[in-house]
Amino acid sequence: MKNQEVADILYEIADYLEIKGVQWKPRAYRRAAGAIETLSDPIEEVYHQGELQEVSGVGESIAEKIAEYLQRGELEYLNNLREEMPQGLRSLMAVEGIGPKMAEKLYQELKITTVDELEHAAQNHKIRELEGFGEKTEQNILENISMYRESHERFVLGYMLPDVEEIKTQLDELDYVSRVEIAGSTRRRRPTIGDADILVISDNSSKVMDFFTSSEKVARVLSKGERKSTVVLKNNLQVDLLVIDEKNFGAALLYFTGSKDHNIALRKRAIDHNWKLSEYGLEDRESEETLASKTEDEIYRKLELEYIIPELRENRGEIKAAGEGRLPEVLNFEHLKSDLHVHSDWSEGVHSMKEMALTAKASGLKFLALCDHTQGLGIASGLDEDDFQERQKEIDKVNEELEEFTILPGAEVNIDSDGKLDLANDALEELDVVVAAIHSGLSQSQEQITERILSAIHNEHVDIIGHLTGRLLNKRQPYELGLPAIYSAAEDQDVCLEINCFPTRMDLPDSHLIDAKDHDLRFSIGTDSHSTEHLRFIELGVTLARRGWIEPNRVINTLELAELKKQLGI
Ligand code: DGT
Ligand code: CA
Ligand code: CA
Repeated sequence: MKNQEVADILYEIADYLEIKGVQWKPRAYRRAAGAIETLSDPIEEVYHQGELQEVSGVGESIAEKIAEYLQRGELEYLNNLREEMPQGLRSLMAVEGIGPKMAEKLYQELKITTVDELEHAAQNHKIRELEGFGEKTEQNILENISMYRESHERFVLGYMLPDVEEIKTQLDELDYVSRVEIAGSTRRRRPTIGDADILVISDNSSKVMDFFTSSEKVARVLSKGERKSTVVLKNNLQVDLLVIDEKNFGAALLYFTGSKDHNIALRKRAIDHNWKLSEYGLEDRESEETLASKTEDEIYRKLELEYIIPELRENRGEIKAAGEGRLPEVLNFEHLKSDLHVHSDWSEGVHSMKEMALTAKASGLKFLALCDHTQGLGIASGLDEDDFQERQKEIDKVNEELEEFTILPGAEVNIDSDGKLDLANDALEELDVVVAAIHSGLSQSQEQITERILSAIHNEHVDIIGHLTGRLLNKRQPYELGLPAIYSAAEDQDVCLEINCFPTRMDLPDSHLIDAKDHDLRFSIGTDSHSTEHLRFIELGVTLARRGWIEPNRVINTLELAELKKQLGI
């Protein structure tokens, strides 16, 4: 699948056009790139079927460029842009807060073209001397550079999963492979992954290695051995593949799933029994007899533990809980009836509400909360009060047409810098699901941002606080917030906190979910989908809830319509 590769070249074009000051086009390229990045079908297939222009955001001109790239492996238009631009300017823009204008200025005035040069200039206080830049900007640049450095070693899980799962499927189909499991942080569904780890059982290890290292997804082979190989995929993700003996597959799977801290704690528990736990099995230290090795379940059982799902294996109390039979009840996708945060083409989304509904229905859900953006955000195409009334007519009509599926009218309203919502109360009153979230005024103090959220919680029409911490993986840290006050207020007002599972958000983070667990809070899972392709991210919401120890009875998506309405005060 070349989706990420194609998306990357479109993003690159967008950046160059933006530096050149071209209007509109950068946005069109980014929109197309975003759609391709999250497409579940391989873009090559879409191209061969002559359906490139069916992909949302892909018009004639972009389709031609994709076709040229897929045919020739390069694109003349992009090559020309690359020649025009100083190398490196683009990597500057990967630092949060550095937009094209700033990049251009840094280049013109200080001849800065790399992140290293930028850091050097900031440390030597050269940035604050530029017109329009100050001491604060300089400080921010330094902070954002360290964020950039950290993040460029990790990948967003939701964007990597399709490739890793496709490799698994291809291996599964080989007749000399009897079992394939994804291990590591990918199996634990950590929102970002350093690399992917795959384990297989095979009676022909060298053939497996030949197959794996010559996959069309592979850009470079870092090492190729009899039992282990490491490659870098075209999307830059590194993947380790290990061949394991069937008799100790469970022990190896346990070991390579990690986390490292979970493994260490398990090993301690083994030592207390005078046993030894390794990637080969659990054995008695004296007799060297193997006590368990074939399945993970056996090993946990022998250690007098309940089976611990991968999402919980972070050494955050799960071993103690498993020993006492107190592990949280596991949330499954089958528990969910709804996705409670999606957009349609009424605002920023690319598909109609009916298309969104039909895709959600096909996945097994029964209702969707249509939370289009309001106007106050300043983003194009937000809805005002009249628009919401117009939209309601379409909702009524589509609900008539759909069988056994319901679209709930909702909105994602902005909490402005003073804590006010950007839609009048009488309009909010008409909506079933009101998600309130912060999208602007992010540089305020912790107290100010906390106050804004508290005032939204106290608005009687607000049902859910969306993406509370505002983090953007690899881009923006969570804001500092007065969390205890927010949790208490949400509990008192019966306002839910969102588990936003758009891949780059994954907000609330799992550590926050764990902290919130002792409050009597309800959570709402929302994909924040802007296209039908995004709806599959609901699985990430399930795994995020699991990582946060959230049980099904705390998640309002498990409710049937009548109970959900009660929860929402309808
Ligand atoms: P990542 O790749 O940074 O997102 O995180 P992981 O957890 O996938 O880590 P990785 O790929 O380095 O190793 C895979 C698993 O192998 C890890 O979760 C636990 C196990 N492992 C690796 N190195 C060690 C080690 O030094 N000690 C122990 N106990 N386990 C290790
Ligand atoms: Ca890994
Ligand atoms: Ca690894």
